[in-house]
Amino acid sequence: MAGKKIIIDTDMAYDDWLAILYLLGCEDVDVVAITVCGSGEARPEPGVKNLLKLSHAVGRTDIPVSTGQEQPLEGTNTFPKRIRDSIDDMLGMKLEDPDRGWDQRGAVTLLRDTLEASEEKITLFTIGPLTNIALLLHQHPELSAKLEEVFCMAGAINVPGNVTDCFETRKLKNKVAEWNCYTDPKALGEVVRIACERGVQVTLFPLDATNKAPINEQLHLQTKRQSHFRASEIAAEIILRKRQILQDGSSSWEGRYMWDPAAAVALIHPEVATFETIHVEIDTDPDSDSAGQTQRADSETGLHVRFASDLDKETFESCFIKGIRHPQSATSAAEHDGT
Ligand SMILES: [Ca+2]
Repeated sequence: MAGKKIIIDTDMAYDDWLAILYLLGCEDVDVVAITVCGSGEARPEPGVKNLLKLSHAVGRTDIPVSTGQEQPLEGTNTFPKRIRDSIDDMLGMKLEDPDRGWDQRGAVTLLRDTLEASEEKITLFTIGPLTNIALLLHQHPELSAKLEEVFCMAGAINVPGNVTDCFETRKLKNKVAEWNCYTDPKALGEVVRIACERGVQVTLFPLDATNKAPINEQLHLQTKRQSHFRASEIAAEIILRKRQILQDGSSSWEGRYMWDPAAAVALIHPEVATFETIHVEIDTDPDSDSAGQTQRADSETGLHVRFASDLDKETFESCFIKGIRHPQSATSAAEHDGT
């Protein structure tokens, strides 16, 4: 398969599933490995089992997958148990069990071996905490030379964080961090530092941009309308189930965003977002009240990164909807209706 080579590192939450469905269907993308970050929403083993089911459902059993450790590099900042249980259970979705297992080398070794074996540079696309990637770059900083870019759904630059959006975490003082950064702030800091030192471009796709991509009825209807494509059928079910399983029993998508799909679409179609280059400072202390904060810094103290400051909602949604019409997951009906 030709195209941009990428590795996805994911914490296998519902928006990760949507982002993965999208990327697995992109014609000009070659996903060479997917690793699960076990310190995020999904726990390591359920996360990788769900990944196997998801990739099997859209006919992509060719991609090696593995899973990493549950502990962040430092600290004990974790997602609430209720959220992790529900994500591990795939929001109650029943997908067929695949007839393959995950790569027993573990996430960090799979990342290392994939990069070492590649003749071309690879983009690391991360949509979870950075634990696996920090371990990789600590152990093998020389592999930075194999990286085209590190593109992370992470951060909140000019907007508030989202850690206190769950009712279990409402009383936390941290109003500034985004979840992926809060969960393993040390890992985020290390990845950005090592990548910058080695001249690898780091792109943060923060809440500044993803706040423009709320889940909405239109997305549900559009995915459902094209559910003769398996990827779209699954996406419609994910979006619907997310509305049904709510902490407060209400039925709405309020506060729910296409965080990782927005980052995935912008990785492939950068024109959907506005990017700026800044110096950023990261609070890497997991016990601080601003753990995981990513704030603009002066050039003396900060690390040089690109970040997405805005997103064009309509163009993003249109790219996403088009992207989850996987040719390989089409039913015979879809093949005949010209979509
Ligand atoms: Ca994620």
